[in-house]
Amino acid sequence: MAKRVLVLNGPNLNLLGTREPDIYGTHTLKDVEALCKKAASTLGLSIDFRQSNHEGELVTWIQDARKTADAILINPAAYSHTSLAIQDALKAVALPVAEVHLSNIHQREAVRHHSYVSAVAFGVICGFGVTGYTMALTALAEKLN
Ligand code: CA2
Repeated sequence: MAKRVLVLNGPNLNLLGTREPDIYGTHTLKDVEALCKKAASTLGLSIDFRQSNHEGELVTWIQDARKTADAILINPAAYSHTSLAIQDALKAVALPVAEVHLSNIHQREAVRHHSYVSAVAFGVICGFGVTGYTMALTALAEKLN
């Protein structure tokens, strides 16, 4: 059976492709979903692609993943830099986690240099735009097989 990856996107990523193209590129979140689905089918993965602007909703989805997923790919967006709740939830589910950022967070404001999620992720990819998502799926497929 195909391994299941829950792909989570945090706050404001629904605006992708509408503003700040110099930082986040011109792809929309729908484009990212299509790209992930294409990569997943090549890699023999099934994906559940979601976005939320609410921390608690993301925490609930992470908790539910214990029963419904084999791994998590997450772009926690601004919650990367603030959310112990998301870190705790990811720790609790004990699934392999890949963290992705479209931009190179280390090249940006100091507040973006630290991510609470990185401590519980097996790998972090940043600065490669939407390609980071397919890179992370490739790494997860290798880890799960
Ligand atoms: O580079 C990334 O992927 C980030 O996770 C994106 C977050 C930011 O807070 C992180 O520091 C790095 C912001 C997502 C907001 O995306 C927008 C896209 C287009 C227009 C406005 C916001």
